[in-house]
Amino acid sequence: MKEAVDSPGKESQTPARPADLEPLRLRQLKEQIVAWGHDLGFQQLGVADTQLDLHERHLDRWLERQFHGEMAYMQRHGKRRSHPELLIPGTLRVISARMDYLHGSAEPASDLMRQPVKALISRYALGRDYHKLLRRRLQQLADRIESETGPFGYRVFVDSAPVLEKALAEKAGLGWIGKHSNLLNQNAGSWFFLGEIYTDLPLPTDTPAENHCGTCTRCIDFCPTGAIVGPYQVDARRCISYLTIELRGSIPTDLRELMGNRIFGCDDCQVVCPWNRFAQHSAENDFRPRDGLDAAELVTLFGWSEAEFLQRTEGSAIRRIGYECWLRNIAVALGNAPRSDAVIKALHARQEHPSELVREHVEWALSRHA
Ligand code: B12
Ligand code: SF4
Ligand code: SF4
Repeated sequence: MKEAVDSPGKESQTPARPADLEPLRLRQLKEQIVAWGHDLGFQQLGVADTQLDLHERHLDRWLERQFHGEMAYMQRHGKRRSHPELLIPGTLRVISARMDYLHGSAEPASDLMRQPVKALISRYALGRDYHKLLRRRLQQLADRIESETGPFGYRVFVDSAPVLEKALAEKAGLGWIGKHSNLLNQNAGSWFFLGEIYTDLPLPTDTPAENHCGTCTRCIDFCPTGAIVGPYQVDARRCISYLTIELRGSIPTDLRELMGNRIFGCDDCQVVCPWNRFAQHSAENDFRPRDGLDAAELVTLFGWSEAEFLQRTEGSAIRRIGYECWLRNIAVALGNAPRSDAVIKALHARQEHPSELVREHVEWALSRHA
C-alpha cells in the first residue's frame, strides 16, 4: 500500500502536559478515548508504548534483503520508523485504531478470481481514499481529548511515513501480525485500516494479542507469486500489490502471468485466511464501491480515456498510480484473459499509445493471444 508523504496534521501549538495526570485519571481518560473512538467509527482502539526493538531487527533484515524494492521511502528515515520518540520527540504512547473497510455491497473478491474477463481491484480501494477519512476522524479524536485535558503533544498518522503501524497495533492489542504480515484479529479478520495518534500522555498500555496462526500456512500456499517467502516475510518485489501500485516501470515478465486479473492491489492472502470468516462489514458510506469498480469488465476500464480515468477516480486511492500504470496493469490482465474479439480489439486500440511502457505491455498481452 502506498505510503503517503508525511503529513503533519494539526499539532497543538504549545505541547504541554495536562496538569492532572494521576494514574486513576489516566485510566478514566483511556476509557473515554476508546468510547469516543467508537463514536467516531473506529471498531477498536488500544494503547502501546514505543519499544519496538524486535520489530526493528526484522525491519533492518527486510531492508538488507532489498525486499522493499523501489520503495525508497522505507529506508529513508533511519531509525525514526522504529523509534516513535525520535520521529516526534516527547512521544510516550501510541493510540492505535482500526477501521473496517469491507463494504457489504461489494462483490466478494473470491468471486472475481473466477471471472478472468473482469477486473479484480483490491477491496480496500473500491470507495473513497481512506487516508483523509481516517486522518480526519483521528484529528477529531485528538480534539476531543484536548477539550478534556487541555493542550497536549500529539501527531496523527495514517499510512504516512515513517511509522511501524502493524507492530504498534499488535502491541496495542488490536490483533497479531499474521504469516502474510497483515494484522489480523480473532473476532474481526484483517479487512481493516490502521491509524495512530502519537502522544506524550502516559496512558496505561494494553496487552498484545496472542498469535493464532498456529500450523496454518494457507496464505503462503495460495499467494499467486510466492511473495510470502517465509512466515511473516513478504518480498514486496514479488507482491502483486507492489507490482500494480508501487512499481512505476515495467512489470517483470515472469510475474505477469501469475497476476491474473488483479489490476490494483491483491487480496488473495486475506481471502484464504480462515479468520476472515469473522470479518464485519463496514457501514461507512465512503467505502461503498464507486462506478461499479467492484466487478467491472477489463475491456471497459481499458477503454477509459485519461480524462475519464481522472474523473472517475477522483478522491480514490486508484488515482495515485496515474493513467499510464492503470493501462499497464489492465494490459497484463487482458493478456491473461481468455482470447476473444473484444479483448484483441481493445489491445489493438492501444498498440500505438504514446507511452512506451503501455505499448510494451500491450505487445506482451497480444503475444499471449497469438
Ligand atoms: C510498505 C507497505 C506495503 C508494501 C510492503 C508490505 C509489507 N509486508 O511490508 C506492499 C506494497 C507490498 C504492501 C501491500 C499491502 N498492504 Co501495505 N503497507 C505498507 C506500509 C506503508 C509499511 C509496512 C512496513 O512497515 N513494512 C516493513 C516490513 C519489515 O514489515 P512487515 O513485512 O510487516 O514485517 C513485520 C512482521 O512481519 C515481522 N517480521 C518480519 N520478518 C520477520 C521474520 C520473522 C522470522 C518473524 C517472526 C517476524 C518477522 O516484523 C516486521 C516489523 O513489524 C504500511 C503502512 C505503515 N506505515 O505501516 C501499509 C499497510 C501495512 N498496508 C496495508 C494493506 C491493507 C496492504 C494490502 C492488503 C493492500 C492490498 N490489498 O493490496 C497489501 C498486503 C500485502 C501483504 N501481504 O503484506 C495496511 C495493513 C492493514 C492490516 N490489517 O494489517 C497498512 C497498515 C496501511 C494502513 N494504514 O492500513 N504494503
Ligand atoms: S497481496 Fe497477493 S501477492 Fe501480495 S503477499 Fe498477499 S497474496 Fe501474495
Ligand atoms: S492464512 Fe493462516 S497463516 Fe496466514 S495469516 Fe491467516 S491464519 Fe495465519
